[in-house]
Amino acid sequence: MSTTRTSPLDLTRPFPPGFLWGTATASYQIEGAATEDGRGVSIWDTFSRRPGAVLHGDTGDVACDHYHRMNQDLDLLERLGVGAYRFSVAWPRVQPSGSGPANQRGLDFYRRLVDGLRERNIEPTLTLYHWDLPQPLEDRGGWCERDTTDRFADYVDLVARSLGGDVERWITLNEPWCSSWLGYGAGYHAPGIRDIGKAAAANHHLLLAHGKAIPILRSAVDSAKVGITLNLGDHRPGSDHPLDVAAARRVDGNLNRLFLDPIFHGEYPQDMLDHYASAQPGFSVIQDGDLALIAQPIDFLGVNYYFPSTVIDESRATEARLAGYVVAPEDPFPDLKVRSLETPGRDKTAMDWEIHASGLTSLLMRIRDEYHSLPIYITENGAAFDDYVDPNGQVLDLNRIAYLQEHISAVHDAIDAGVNVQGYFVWSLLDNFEWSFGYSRRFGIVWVDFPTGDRLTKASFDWYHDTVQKNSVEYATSVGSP
Ligand code: IFM
Repeated sequence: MSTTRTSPLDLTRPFPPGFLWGTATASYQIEGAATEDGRGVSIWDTFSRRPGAVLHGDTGDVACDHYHRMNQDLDLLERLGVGAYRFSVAWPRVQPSGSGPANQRGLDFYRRLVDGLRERNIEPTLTLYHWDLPQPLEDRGGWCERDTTDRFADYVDLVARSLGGDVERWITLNEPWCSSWLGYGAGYHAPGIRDIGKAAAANHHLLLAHGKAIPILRSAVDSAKVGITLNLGDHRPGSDHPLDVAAARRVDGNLNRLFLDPIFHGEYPQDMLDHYASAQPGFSVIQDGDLALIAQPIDFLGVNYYFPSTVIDESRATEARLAGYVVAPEDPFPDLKVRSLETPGRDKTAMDWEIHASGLTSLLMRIRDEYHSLPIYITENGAAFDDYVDPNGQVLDLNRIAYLQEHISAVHDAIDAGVNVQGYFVWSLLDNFEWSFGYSRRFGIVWVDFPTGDRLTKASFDWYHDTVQKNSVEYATSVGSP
């Protein structure tokens, strides 16, 4: 494998041969057809109807209407030239009440999708759970209940037996941190509960569900490559003051180590178990044998990276403000007693997320050094910006191109440093339903006109097509940002 340049003036950075380029979406964010062909109700159908939960009262009822426009979207993927497409299966489409027999019409939809990808030589990368839990399971306690892990295992079996022959790469869960801590802790996501004890229990049950899915996938699919996708970040202290260092460690514990440690070391981090000791039921739901299931070998890790954070202890917020820093007024998790700090001069996306590509390189190197050398796929990376269709009918999203270029270059840095990164998926193929932000945040490399459902490729689509074709990226121009 050679990643070296061919001449001193050549600014391109070739990726290793066979590097997998892809793009990603998720069921609730794009499919629509919420009540068609026997689909059941998910927690997001319910949550999005709660007044004030989602900006402008948006729901995923229609979304990008991908359910009816699948062929058009498959053609876009073919035009893009990617080798892989990451999508998720909607549990309530396949098993409407979360238990019992499969809904064949739901499975047929994913069969058509997988066949359409195969016909176009695009590898399906299937995520089994991207947040759309069947509502009847939530009514029985959702991820706070151990029983949901067995329901998940049954559902995985249905999907694996139906699609297993044509799907090799399986992702059990997408970002279980969001499902547990945003869904049951901060209440920002469905089911909208604010209870730290429940969030911790959900954290464990989601990982247990991942563990239970592994042997099912391996027995149903001969050549299955099984992994999990985590949203991980590079969380740094705002200063070397011991209180800030400890604050960053707590954030790292909650966001990164509560997932990486059990999966790769077979144990939860002790500082986090101590931190949540009084939260009920919290991690008291752990039973003998659970961690062995969670720590079973997997074939790859999916990493979703968007932004870094700088944190200080909340007791130091006033001092930081007086010193001229912009300090967040509150944190979604008051128990962590932290505040995040803006890095002066750093650009942000429309999500208000700081742009810092080298945080991705550091994160990947840390995973290699502290956890494993398994293949890593960047299963999501991308940015929302305030795109618009200009008078010439084009979307010139140059800021997204710059973001992607910097981050892909950061992935290259990690490969140069010996990290085993084997693929990269842009989030997202299409503008879509961005959870509590509704349709107000556009992440796509394809513009979607939501009133009509029309698609229009953005400049970033062409730029990514070019990158995929060349299997290389140019050195980023703004790597010097603070
Ligand atoms: O849109 C989400 C996706 O569903 C999960 N990862 C982060 C993306 C951007 O917020």
